[in-house]
Amino acid sequence: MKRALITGITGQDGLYLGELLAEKGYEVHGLVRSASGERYDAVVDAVPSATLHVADLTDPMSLLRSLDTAQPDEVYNLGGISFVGSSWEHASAIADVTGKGALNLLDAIRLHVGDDMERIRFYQASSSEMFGKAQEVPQHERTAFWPRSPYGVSKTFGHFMTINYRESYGLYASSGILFNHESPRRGPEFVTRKISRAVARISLGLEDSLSMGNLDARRDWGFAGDFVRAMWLILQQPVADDYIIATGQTHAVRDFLDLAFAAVGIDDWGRYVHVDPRFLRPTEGEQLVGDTTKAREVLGWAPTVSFEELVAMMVESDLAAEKKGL
Ligand code: NAP
Ligand code: G4F
Repeated sequence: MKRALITGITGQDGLYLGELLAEKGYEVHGLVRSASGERYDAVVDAVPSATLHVADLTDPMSLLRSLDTAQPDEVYNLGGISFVGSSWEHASAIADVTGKGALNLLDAIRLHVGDDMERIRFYQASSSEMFGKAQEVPQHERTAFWPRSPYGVSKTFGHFMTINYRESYGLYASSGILFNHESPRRGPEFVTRKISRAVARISLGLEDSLSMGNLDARRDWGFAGDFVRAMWLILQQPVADDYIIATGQTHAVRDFLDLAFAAVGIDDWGRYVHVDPRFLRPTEGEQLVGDTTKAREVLGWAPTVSFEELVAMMVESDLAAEKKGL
């Protein structure tokens, strides 16, 4: 039985990946920052067989202790502060957790495996935010990075550390450069879930307005369940490498609004939605869209959920949750 250790198991991707690996027969271990609370309970519900270890990416000893206890064959580093929008307000904290946290984990792995570098396969959750001011459209694995947010800069550090540990020490260290992926488990601060939740509440008469940022921003949005399958495939390859994971299509925030409101029978959403400068960002990623040729050819990976299906899935889920609460 293979053993996997997931940092960030309480997050959107951690939950889907934990479920996937448990289904595949893995012994799943996860890092949690606290051994109680709603997010802890969500892991227990989704992956009841998982063993959870209290640790923090900013605390190297807690990482080493977890590795020594779990003895994983595969480590998936999904932990980190992941919200771009607030990363300007806590740039230093995001550098510590999302950037240096990856290095702490790589170092803990080195200490844990000693001379036997082949004992562990490492996956780093890299991000399309590293492309920021995109130097090419679409972006592929060799496109130069130009991160436009403290989050993007921190992810770029973690990404290059992953490559550096692969090249310097022969560690099997791979990365997935993932474009936006969403689901009913998405945090409520991210634009897709913010919209699906508000649309559900507006349709039930629980709210009457939605404050938004840049409605013309475009993203390459896919379904998180598809994207965690790619993470697993990446670590099953004979040689460590980096892969773009995306849908290859972009939509504007207003397209998401169109479909989400239409799903509850509202066509003229303009009377509910207001642009609030608080949600505008100092700089934005531009023309972010992934070229997935390598993932398709090498991993045999392709997304299965369309943009339309994703929006419908999220609105339906939020409607059901809001109705339950009534
Ligand atoms: P998420 O839902 O925000 O989950 C983040 C996870 O990181 C949570 O489990 C959180 O735990 C954990 N975490 C936060 N601070 C930590 C710390 N100091 N030490 C250890 N763990 C910590 O993010 P996600 O959407 O699942 O994304 C997973 C990873 O992929 C993240 O690294 C994200 O930056 C990256 N990524 C995401 C996307 C996307 O579109 N979703 C795209 C590209 C890359 P708590 O529950 O304790 O807060
Ligand atoms: O949903 P978002 O906050 O996601 P963002 O910034 O693209 O980051 C997500 O995807 C990255 C992958 O590239 C991950 F690495 C990262 O961890 C995270 O998962 O915003 C999407 C777009 C942005 O252009 C933003 O300006 O939506 C725009 N937007 C417009 N109004 C808004 C809003 N975003 C949020 N969160 N809230 C708004 O009201």
